[in-house]
Amino acid sequence: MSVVGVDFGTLNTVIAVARNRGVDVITNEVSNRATPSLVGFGPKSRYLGEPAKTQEISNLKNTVGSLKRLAGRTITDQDVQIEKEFVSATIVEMGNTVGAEVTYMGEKQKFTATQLVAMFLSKIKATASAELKLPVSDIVISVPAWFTDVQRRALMDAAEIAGLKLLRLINDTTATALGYGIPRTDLPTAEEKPKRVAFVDIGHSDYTCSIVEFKKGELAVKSTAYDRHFGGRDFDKALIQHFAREWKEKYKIDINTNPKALVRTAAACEKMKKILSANAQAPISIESLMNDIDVSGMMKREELELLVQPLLERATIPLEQALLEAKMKVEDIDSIEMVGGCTRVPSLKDRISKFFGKGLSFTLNQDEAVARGCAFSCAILSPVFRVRDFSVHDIVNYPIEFNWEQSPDIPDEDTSLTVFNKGNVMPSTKILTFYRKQPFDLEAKYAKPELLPGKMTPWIGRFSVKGVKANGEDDFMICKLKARLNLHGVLNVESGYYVEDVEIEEPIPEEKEGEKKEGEKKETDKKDGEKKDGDVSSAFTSCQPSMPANDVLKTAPHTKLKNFAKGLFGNSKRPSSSSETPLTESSTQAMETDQPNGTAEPKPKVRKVKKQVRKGELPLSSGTASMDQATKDSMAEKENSMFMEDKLVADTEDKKNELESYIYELRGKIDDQYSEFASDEEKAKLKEKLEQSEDWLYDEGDDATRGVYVAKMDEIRFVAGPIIGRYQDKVEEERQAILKIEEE
Ligand code: ATP
Ligand code: K
Ligand code: MG
Repeated sequence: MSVVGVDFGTLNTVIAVARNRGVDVITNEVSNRATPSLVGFGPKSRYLGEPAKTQEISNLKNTVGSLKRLAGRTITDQDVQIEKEFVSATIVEMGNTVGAEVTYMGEKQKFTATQLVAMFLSKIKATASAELKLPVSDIVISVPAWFTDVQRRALMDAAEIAGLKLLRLINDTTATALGYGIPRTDLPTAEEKPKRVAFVDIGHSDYTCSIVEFKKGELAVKSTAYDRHFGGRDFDKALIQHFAREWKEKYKIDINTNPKALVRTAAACEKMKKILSANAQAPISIESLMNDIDVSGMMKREELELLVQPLLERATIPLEQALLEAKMKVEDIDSIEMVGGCTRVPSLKDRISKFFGKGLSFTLNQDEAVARGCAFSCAILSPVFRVRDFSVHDIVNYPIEFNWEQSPDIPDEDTSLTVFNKGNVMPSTKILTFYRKQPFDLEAKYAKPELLPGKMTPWIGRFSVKGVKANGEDDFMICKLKARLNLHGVLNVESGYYVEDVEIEEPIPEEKEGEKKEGEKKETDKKDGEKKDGDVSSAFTSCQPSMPANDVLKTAPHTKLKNFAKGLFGNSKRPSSSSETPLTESSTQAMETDQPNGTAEPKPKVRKVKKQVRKGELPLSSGTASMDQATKDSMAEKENSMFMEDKLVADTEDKKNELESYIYELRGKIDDQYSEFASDEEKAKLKEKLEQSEDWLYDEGDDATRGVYVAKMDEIRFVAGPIIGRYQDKVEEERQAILKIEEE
């Protein structure tokens, strides 16, 4: 079994795997450490990742990017309108979500964004599997912290369609923080002041800042703030529009009217932007961009900064907000860790550094930190590795409320309650208590729709509680519902049960216990024991007390490394980490109506208290934004058959190439190495066969099946075989002769 972490970026996707030595980023089929987050469609197969990028310019209409920013969205969303600028394929409405219309296998076809993400994830799965030489299933994928329930469920569905077992959707900066914290040996103890780190991730499309507190074996996200439309692509866009204007005047061409020219300019501008991060000025030149015109230009770094002035002015807003929400000042931050490709831009670094009044840290690999963090998270959750405790406490970014119809029997009952507040710990479970005599429904939604990204629906789910009836004569049934904001950041009502008040006697403790209990009851938030969630991980540090483990991994002598590695990730199984301990009555109540402790009367030594005893289950049915199982299954089947088709097309192409090279090879050798082993007649026959085959290959054989190429190859082998055989016999004879001489 393998342990894989994936940073699913807008532009690039990075895959990291946990092995016994630690976490490594793996390379794809063309040895790149990042794979373009693109899917393309062709007449015979799909192009996923690298091939989609290679084909992009000649296949714009059938190439889709911004995958993660489309998933879970609706066509009327203003964020989708923005995304359209960056996606060359046609975005279409598909039911209650968006998709792309492309020409695939010679036909116009539509795929939902969820399906497109699934296609890309299948490719990521195949890449990881090829590198690990193992089937890949368990995976942790990163998402922006601002993703809502609908977006998260779309990604979860996509992972399932791709045949992956998603152990966790983790927020980008939380993954980064985990990767930062696990190897560290210098974290404060529980009694000491925590280490406070600001993680700043500026990628291709968005900007996130999380403030995280670290203690030994634990991290707690204190706040996360973001700008959803701030990243490298906004710099590119400023450059593109600048040169579009310049070239309109200088060359009388309008690249905005020519998609191909626009995309080529975009690629050149991205390159220019990167050069400007390290140099005072940079050139741009593109041959035959439009109407056979070669274009060129220059730009100074200061000019670029002027072009992106409005963007730069927003550069510290997420930082201010993150501090505000964490209730901290700049002085409270011990270090500022920068990740994401766009944090290489000098003007951004300057502004961020100035804001904090101190230097920035680049401790982590900017391009790989998120993926590494995901792999650590996967190692923690997977039964493959045994890892030592490291708890991850993330936070709720959007408050969630429940609404229900008033019970006819309780006229003054509230009908809504905010159950998860912004800043609450996530994952988190809360028990809701209802007094009812009939089955009832409740609905969950985001309490502040204005906080949501774009035009996202605030609706999360509808839950029907069944099996509710009057208790005894005409008493209320005390219904308890377990609402959980889980590891993925999605909300479910996971179970329901009913309880009865039972009076029992209990000894009275020495102190004023009653008061204390009253205080406790007010707290509606139950922090999950992290062990339950499996947020338990290793510290690399136990084996090497003085250095971050990753450095140790690179430099330790081989033997030492092996021992050390054993300490990191033992290969032994451990009890399943994600299992849940059922909640007991010590869970706090989210509703005010529950008063189990208020009636105890003090007596010497013992007192009577009402305790709630679980009496039975309440069946639930839920409707959420997740795809229904039947649709998911049929999409998974379709994905699998497209994947097999791609594989067949690739295999066929391989066989064709093999045939072509075989022809060339034989043609070269027949008058050379093989010359003395063939009669003139044999030579003539083989040459004729080769010529025939080549003609065939460039004519009707251009588009044959795999089997036909294999058969053609066999036909040539039939003619060439005896000649090659004689040649090989001779080679073997000579080898034996040499061996004999050596023995003597
Ligand atoms: P997101 O996090 O927004 O979903 P992503 O994770 O795919 O996107 P990254 O890989 O972190 O994004 O960053 C890619 C961006 O960083 C691109 O816009 C790229 O041009 C930019 N970038 C990379 N190197 C440099 C550099 N040296 N100077 C300026 N920008 C750079
Ligand atoms: K990335
Ligand atoms: Mg990113």
